[in-house]
Amino acid sequence: YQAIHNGTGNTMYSGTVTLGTAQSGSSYTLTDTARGNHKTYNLNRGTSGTGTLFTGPDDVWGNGSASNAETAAADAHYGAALTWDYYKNVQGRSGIRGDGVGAYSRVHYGNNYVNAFWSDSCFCMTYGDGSGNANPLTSIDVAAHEMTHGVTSHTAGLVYSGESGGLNEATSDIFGAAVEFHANNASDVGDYLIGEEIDINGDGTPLRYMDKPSKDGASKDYWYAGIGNVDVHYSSGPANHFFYLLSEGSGTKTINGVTYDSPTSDGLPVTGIGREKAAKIWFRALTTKFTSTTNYAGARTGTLAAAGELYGTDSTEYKAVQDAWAGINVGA
Ligand code: ASN
Ligand code: ZN
Ligand code: CA
Repeated sequence: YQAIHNGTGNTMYSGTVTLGTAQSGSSYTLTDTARGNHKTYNLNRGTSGTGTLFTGPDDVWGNGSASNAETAAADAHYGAALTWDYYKNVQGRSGIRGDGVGAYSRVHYGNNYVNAFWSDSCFCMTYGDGSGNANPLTSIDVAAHEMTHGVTSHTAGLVYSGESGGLNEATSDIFGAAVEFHANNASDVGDYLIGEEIDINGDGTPLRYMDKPSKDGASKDYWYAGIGNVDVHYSSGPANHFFYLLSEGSGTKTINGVTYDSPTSDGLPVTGIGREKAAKIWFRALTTKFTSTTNYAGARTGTLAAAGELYGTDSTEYKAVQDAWAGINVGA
């Protein structure tokens, strides 16, 4: 038995937060007993194995600086908790497999490693420390993105290549944004940008933009025949764009200080239904309609079926799903 504790995390990106920890003897560990015993481990620049479970004497983790080894751990542990809470409280799913069992996180993977990833084989998330080991890839949206790869793997199982691969990537960006908005953290406010906290380009720009994906210089804004031949992180663009249009509508809009300008392929306007309803539709489609080979046309059919079940086929929500797909060049 390990007693439940609430530790304090001094994170890199999310300010001072509460972390689920456990007491064992006179020390504490990053073990979230309220969330499937999700644990966070230190790889200490190694690239294999589990590493060592973060353990400390005072239940205070990190100091807000990347040079303190506990700081990235605090961010990763917090991101996992927010993602767990989002799926449980908003989508009614208990853990990645829906069985109440937590995964685990590994931080400080490799040296200057500029990526993060989910692995089905370890049922775990792994985070590099970024360029110069100065920008760990542990922001809320990245954590939720990686954890969502686990959810996708255990639900639709979208194959990670071709159009299904783009939809797999988009699903991770969609819930990355949804978790970040739902968290309502004052230091890392919700947006339709992915990776805006981790300075992956070295100039402060985000990794991806959902309102107009081509702003990253590589992602596609609209579906076209042959989009399945581009990298899944770029063929995700139209589905991310669909989610933005369905949530917020086309045109210009400022949310939490960020101004978006979302175009449509047909020039027709889309009226948004709000991100909560849009995310419910995508989650229902992911878990009850999509299969491993679902493509863009199938995603349209699946989300329309989900919207019909949730809101009715005569609803404004159903109509908005039709309009948002038309807006990214996926038609009937
Ligand atoms: N961070 C990347 C992703 O989640 C890792 C990868 O390319 N699989 O998509
Ligand atoms: Zn991904
Ligand atoms: Ca973000």
